[in-house]
Amino acid sequence: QSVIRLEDYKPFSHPVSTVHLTFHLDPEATRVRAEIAFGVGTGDLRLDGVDLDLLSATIDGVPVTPICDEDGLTVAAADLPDGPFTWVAETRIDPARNTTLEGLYHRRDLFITQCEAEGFRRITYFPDRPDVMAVYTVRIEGDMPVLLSNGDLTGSGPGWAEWHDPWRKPSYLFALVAGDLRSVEDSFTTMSGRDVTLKIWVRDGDRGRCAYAMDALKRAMKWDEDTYGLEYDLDLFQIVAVDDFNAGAMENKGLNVFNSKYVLASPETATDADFDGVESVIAHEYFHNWTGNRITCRDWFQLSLKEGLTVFRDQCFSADMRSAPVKRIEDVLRLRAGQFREDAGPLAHPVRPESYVEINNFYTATVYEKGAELIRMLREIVGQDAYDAALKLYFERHDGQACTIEDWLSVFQDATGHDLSQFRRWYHQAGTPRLTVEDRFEEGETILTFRQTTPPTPGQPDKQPVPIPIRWGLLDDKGEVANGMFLLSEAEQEVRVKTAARTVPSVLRGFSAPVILEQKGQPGDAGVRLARDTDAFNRWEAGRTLALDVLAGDGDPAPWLDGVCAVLNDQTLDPALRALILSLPTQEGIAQEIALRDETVDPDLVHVRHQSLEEALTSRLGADAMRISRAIRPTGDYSPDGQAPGQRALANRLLSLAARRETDLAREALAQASNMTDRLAALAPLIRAGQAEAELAAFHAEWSGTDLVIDKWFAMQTSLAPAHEALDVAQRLQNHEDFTWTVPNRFRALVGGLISNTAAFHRADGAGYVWLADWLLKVDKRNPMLAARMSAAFETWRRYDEGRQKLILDQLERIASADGLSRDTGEMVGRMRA
Ligand code: HT7
Ligand code: ZN
Repeated sequence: QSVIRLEDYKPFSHPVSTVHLTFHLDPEATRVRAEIAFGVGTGDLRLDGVDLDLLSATIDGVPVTPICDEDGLTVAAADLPDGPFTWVAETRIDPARNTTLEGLYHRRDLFITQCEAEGFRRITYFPDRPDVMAVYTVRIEGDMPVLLSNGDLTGSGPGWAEWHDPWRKPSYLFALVAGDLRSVEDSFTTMSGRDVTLKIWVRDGDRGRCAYAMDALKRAMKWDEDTYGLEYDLDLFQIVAVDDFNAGAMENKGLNVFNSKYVLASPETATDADFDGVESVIAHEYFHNWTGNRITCRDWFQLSLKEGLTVFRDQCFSADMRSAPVKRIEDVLRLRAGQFREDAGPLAHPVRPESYVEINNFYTATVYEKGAELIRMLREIVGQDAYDAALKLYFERHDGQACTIEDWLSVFQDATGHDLSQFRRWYHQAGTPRLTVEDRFEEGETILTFRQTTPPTPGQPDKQPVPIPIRWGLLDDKGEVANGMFLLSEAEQEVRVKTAARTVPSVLRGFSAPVILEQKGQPGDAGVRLARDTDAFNRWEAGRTLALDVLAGDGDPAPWLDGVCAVLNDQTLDPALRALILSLPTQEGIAQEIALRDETVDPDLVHVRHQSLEEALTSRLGADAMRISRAIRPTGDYSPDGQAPGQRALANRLLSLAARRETDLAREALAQASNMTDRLAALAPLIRAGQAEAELAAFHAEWSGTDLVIDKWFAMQTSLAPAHEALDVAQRLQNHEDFTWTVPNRFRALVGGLISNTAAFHRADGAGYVWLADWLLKVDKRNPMLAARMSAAFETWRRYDEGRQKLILDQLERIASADGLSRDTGEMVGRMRA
């Protein structure tokens, strides 16, 4: 497998100014004419191209015969004119047989493109790299009512349309969608008074489920103007929802393509979490217009330049739209579940990787979520005003360019005067730093001693200290006596604060840095923080610490039970926060904690402990659970905004506890449920108890044909079925007539659901591992990106006992030695086995 290295970066040999594309669409034989204006360059002309049939090629009108290979073609320098020249090539492609969902593909009568990261080379020969930017003009010919591409529509007639995008862009932002689609339209007046037409394109019948996405888009456009002074730069912004998509969405210039999961939402079909997902993904893709499109990446090693920053921006947007502390807790849950897990295993890599085999394997939690944490830390370190000044300078200095993370840090340094040389380590060094804090009280001072270390990760045995912004507070029995921000830059440093007596430290408030905190305090400190910390994040964190003492060790459950019950009855607290505090860490979270303590993870024991603590809480609450659940459940029309989702979350958490004892309570709740959030919450205890047969059948009958809801039907069964039955359930469901493994959403629902059912996937006999490996081998032949991403389920193999380790390694070896394994899955499996 050939390795691409950051250190080998060289600018492209020939500049490109304009690209004219003409598509004659046909499912099996689309012809693409590409006319590319190259400027003066040096050396051979090397163009990327994969699975293309080259019909003709000319340079300045003269036929040429390039040397073609599997990855592209070369025209020798000797055959190139000295000055600028025009390359014209005609290629034929087969969108119907393109099952990779990259490039141009044809599914269910729709032509769809996905060009990030390297899909454009499956459409025509081109220098398919983000630092080659050009102005595109596109003509589409095809017998379909809707023919879309980037930018503005410059002409159309029956069977054809022409588009022009005035903004220079890299090939990965090119898009084309064609088929029988319907639109929902609206408009937005920008801060300078320009009217932008907004269109969301969906299949006939789905227009009634676009209102929330449209509203989120307008809120995101306004927020970017108000918060960053960034205005949209075309007269048209379009979104297309498609059912066959490998990722969440794609920020193509002026023509975003979305997985329909992140567009279509109605109270009957989508949960509160789905509505949140729509809001944040719509915002994320829109925000890319500036952070990604106007300023893009020089090469794919710089991916976090656009993704980390854009995730940070969408997190701030969602925090402004709803409860900021609750949003922060949700973001940290996601970071720990995905990124801390990645950092702790064989797939650990820096936010800016130094090499890759297949770039699709680096669209990771580290690049996205840890990347966002780095931006958040920068803001913490320099302060909001300096952050604003740095972003202003970033857009002024680099608009229209393809940049690096060095460029980004230089801007920050120049705008704020902060020396960020040590901060660079956060981008280069993989692994999650461990932060310990010890406190002592001496002669009228509370002294906090902070220490940091980062464990070795693959290829990086020695780690240097990183700058860690630590927000802290000190609590006494009346409340908070002091607070501040400390930047830990060495391996060990102290903070001294004058206090009258010992206080309880509350550190890393708001999770001010992506580190693992070990707090060496006194028994009872976590209980104090849970009861009265002024920082909502650390109240929740204290509850989690107490729960993990029971779940990952053999701590006493009483402090957790006492603390969370007091929180539950605190009417002054946001119900959403109460719901989070009342929730246990997931079994994955418990396993991570056990591994952190250098102990072997027993998934069955984790499951048992999890169940017993749930049971203990159920006993403690008794009749209060249903009493409070009924009292707090919102009545009236469903709204995904305001207090209602938090009230539903708390009501449903309490229902899940109460229904452990009396499943009839769940049946009653199901009968009364008038939205998908409440329906799923009521179904879950029945599925867990193995008593949902009739209810699942009724659900299926009601929603048959509504793909996103049927995805839920599959996912809830494999993820919630009792551990000893879940694999049988999955094997039965994979023969269901609605199970189409070739559709990524459906595959992820069933297979991803089973993987998330930890005790089921990690069955001691290894049947879960064999089952997943069988699936990966099958999917890999069709859709390598999907198989490679799913293979990360095996990344935690070192956590388990020798028996399970061997069973997983056997499957990794079986996959590695399969004939014709893709580069994507080959790289993942190779890294996991190393
Ligand atoms: N920038 C987009 C990444 C993406 C993607 C990457 C690989 C394969 C398919 C893909 N679809 C979208 C999405 C984003 O981060 O906004
Ligand atoms: Zn993104």
